[in-house]
Amino acid sequence: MLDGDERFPVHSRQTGRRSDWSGVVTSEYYSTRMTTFGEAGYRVQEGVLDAGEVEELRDVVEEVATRVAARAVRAGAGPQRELADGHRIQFSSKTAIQWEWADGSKQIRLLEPVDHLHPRIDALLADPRLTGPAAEALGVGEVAPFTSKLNLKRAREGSPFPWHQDYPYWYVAVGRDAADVVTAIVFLDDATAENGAVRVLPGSQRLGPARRDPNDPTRFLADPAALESSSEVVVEVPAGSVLWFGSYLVHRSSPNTSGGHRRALLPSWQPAGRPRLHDMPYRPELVEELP
Ligand SMILES: O=C(O)CCC(=O)C(=O)O
Repeated sequence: MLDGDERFPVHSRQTGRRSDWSGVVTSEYYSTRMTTFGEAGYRVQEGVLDAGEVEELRDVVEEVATRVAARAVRAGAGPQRELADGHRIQFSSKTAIQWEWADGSKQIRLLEPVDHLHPRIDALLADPRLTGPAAEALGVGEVAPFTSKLNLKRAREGSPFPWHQDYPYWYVAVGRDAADVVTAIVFLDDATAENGAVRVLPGSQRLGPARRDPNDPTRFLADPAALESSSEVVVEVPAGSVLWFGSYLVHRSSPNTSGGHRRALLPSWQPAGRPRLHDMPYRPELVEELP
């Protein structure tokens, strides 16, 4: 029996036919969330988690990665696919596993969702130190989980995340509600330019959906030629720090060329009462409704 579940939406899934943007979403709509986290569009706080919590979460994510990788190679494991950009994805352990880009690599690059795989990760989705800023940014009294990711940027092998907004990836499942999602990146290792720190474009959220890259086979990435990338801020922070941002903020991260891992957990929230991402149908062709 297969244990994969192809309903899980993930970054970089293969998309359908390309068509021109029809302008179905109005600028009035986009304006509602452009001020999430103020002018800059993000918030950084050091020392949210103490050293003991970071140590515990590092052990947890390593245990989860070992368990998921072992299940993925057993007889009857979920199916593996090649994405439009040639990268590998596999559905197993009720998560979408993105394998590292290098041919034949057995390293996990990303898992989504991940909260069902360990109670300590699940607890982050209800941790008031993380949910408080998310609720405040969304202007709601109560938030609910949207999705969760584990990004494992392994030493020397961790591949880059090119310029993108989260909005298109959420839009193809939840439509315009994608504007109301806030993500926290919880850093489990010091983040440096060398090990693949996250890089943000302050203020980019105010422009709404960014033009997508016509040369990107996945159809979801932002067009670097249309970005003011000279204003990029490299978020170099110690382990235990958190970066919060909304789904319109343009961001990326570089490869890990260092000798140490750069691991992070990424819980996401939305206003309470809405369905979780993986309970919604995933319709990648809808990305063509966006610029
Ligand atoms: O973890 C990172 O380096 C960036 C991840 C990212 O941009 C994402 O998952 O959307």
